[in-house]
Amino acid sequence: MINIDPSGILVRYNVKAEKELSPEEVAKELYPEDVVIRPIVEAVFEGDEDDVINALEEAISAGRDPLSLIDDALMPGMGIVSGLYDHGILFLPDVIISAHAMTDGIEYCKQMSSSTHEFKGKVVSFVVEGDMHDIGKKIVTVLLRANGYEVIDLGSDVLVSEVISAVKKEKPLMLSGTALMTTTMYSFKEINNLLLENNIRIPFVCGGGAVKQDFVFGYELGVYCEDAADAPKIADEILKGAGVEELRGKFHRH
Ligand code: B12
Repeated sequence: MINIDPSGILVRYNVKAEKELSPEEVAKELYPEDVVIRPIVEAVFEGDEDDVINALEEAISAGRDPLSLIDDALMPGMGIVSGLYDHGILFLPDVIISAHAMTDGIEYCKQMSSSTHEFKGKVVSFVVEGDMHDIGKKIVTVLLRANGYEVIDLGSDVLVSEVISAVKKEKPLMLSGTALMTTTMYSFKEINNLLLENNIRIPFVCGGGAVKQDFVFGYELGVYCEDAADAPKIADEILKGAGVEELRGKFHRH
């Protein structure tokens, strides 16, 4: 995903201190100039599914390749949203709304193309056995998808055995687990041990309200993460070759 950094604009207009610019005005400064791409980026930022599809339709009629629009227009739109979220200018609901609009856009582009889009990699996500709190997992899933990853979302209250079967079948580059209750998070350890027994050594990134760093560091494959926005960053690091220890070093909160 294109990494859009709005820092320069935020500093120039001193947005946080003075509130001189609204998020929409900051975003406007980041929109591309290409008249075909710009309406798509804007529609993703606004989170308007219909506008996204209409703008994509126009771009395709103007001769643009449907699949390249995923990287050239949908991702930059989401990149602006993620950038402003990272800087505390936008909030989670904004991210979710834009991610849904972008996901619809991706589906449309896929339908309009005969070739297949290459995902950056595959992730399996789930909420632990006995736990139905799935809001955080949904955010992690949309952010990973928004950043070009294929996510096999197993849902909530997922049996340990189902997680292991899915990992064996899908061979993901990382496993994303969520637990919101102190009573349910022990499944993480069980999953870790079964992965090792099966000689599977992928990073097992764990988060959710109840989960603490010390707990996750107690099992070999565990990488703790507090913030859903870090999930795609972790996946990107794994693609670059980072293992559990390196990820712990990089994403560990001091
Ligand atoms: C909403 C909610 C519910 C909803 C859940 C709806 C749903 N579909 O999710 C309902 C009403 C159904 C519910 C039910 C229950 N709940 Co409840 N619930 C909450 C509440 C208020 C908010 C949780 C939430 O969604 N937070 C927002 C999300 C976004 O946060 P999050 O999941 O932690 O995710 C963030 C990060 O952790 C991170 N993240 C998450 N996963 C991952 C993974 C990776 C890889 C990464 C990188 C990041 C990451 O990303 C997110 C954003 O950055 C909390 C209280 C609270 N303030 O936290 C209680 C709470 C979690 N619930 C609690 C309890 C006890 C229950 C019930 C048992 C109540 C009952 N007696 O029936 C049931 C349990 C049912 C079950 N079996 O699961 C307790 C748990 C206590 C504990 N520590 O064990 C809490 C803490 C309330 C309390 N203070 O007592 N609950």
